[in-house]
Amino acid sequence: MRFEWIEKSFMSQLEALIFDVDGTLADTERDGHLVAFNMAFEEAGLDWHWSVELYGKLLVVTGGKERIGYYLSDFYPHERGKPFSKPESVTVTGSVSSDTSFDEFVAGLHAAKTRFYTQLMAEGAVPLRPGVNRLFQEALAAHLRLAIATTTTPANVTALLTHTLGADSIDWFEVIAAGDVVPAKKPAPDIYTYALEKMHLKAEQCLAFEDSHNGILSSHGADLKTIITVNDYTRDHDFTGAALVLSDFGEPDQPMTVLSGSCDEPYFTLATARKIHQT
Ligand code: XBP
Ligand code: MG
Repeated sequence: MRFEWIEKSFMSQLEALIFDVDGTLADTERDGHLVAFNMAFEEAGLDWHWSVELYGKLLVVTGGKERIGYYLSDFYPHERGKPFSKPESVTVTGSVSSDTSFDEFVAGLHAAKTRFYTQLMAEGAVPLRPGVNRLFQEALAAHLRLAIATTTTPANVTALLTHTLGADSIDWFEVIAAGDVVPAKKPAPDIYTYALEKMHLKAEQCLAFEDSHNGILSSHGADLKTIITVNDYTRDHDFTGAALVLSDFGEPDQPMTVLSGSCDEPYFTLATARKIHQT
């Protein structure tokens, strides 16, 4: 009986915060990924150009390679009147030659996109969103464990963290679960389940931070209580079941807006996180 009680109270402690990256830590979709996709298309000699609006539709599918496939299957034929077939003249610098298969072609295009994306991060193209670093610092000071669960390529996470917080920041995260490490990307729960397994933690010991419908489907699929910060692409998404939906984490001089759920504080702190975890 006593053992059960001890186990229960231990289980209810908040041990870790698990963060999505794209759209949650920074507005990387519009200002990073989209720009890099278009640069890769141009370098490959393709006459594709994704607008900010079209990219919003393409975000329904997570993962860059998968997103290119979705564009070609669901958008390209309508734009052009016939399906895409890779022209012989198209090559992607340093990665594929003209006789490669379609999958290799997409992989090469995507590798070029990652190269452009990491360059953009190195140029400081995308800052962190309000309150992100403040929350990291609070969590680190309190010896809370941090992890990342994202669909994007690991090199992109490293580039964003390094160029916004410094190279040492990579070590703040016990697990960086990213990209193809799991076969099924968000909205599947696999990337969160993977992070939990690596940390030897149960869902009830953690909180997840997301920005999108696919993201919350994934975190909820892994039974994680989830806090949302929206952005221009995700403001109207369905966040049913979210513990809290916020404009952003806010700062002392830049209060957040609470869009759904209950929170009296002007900006999101670790104390807020602990309260939410207990409710
Ligand atoms: C992020 C994504 C990623 C990026 C592209 O979703 O969908 O695919 O847009 O990254 P989430 P790659 O924020 O839910 O993790 O091109 O490296 O795949
Ligand atoms: Mg996201």
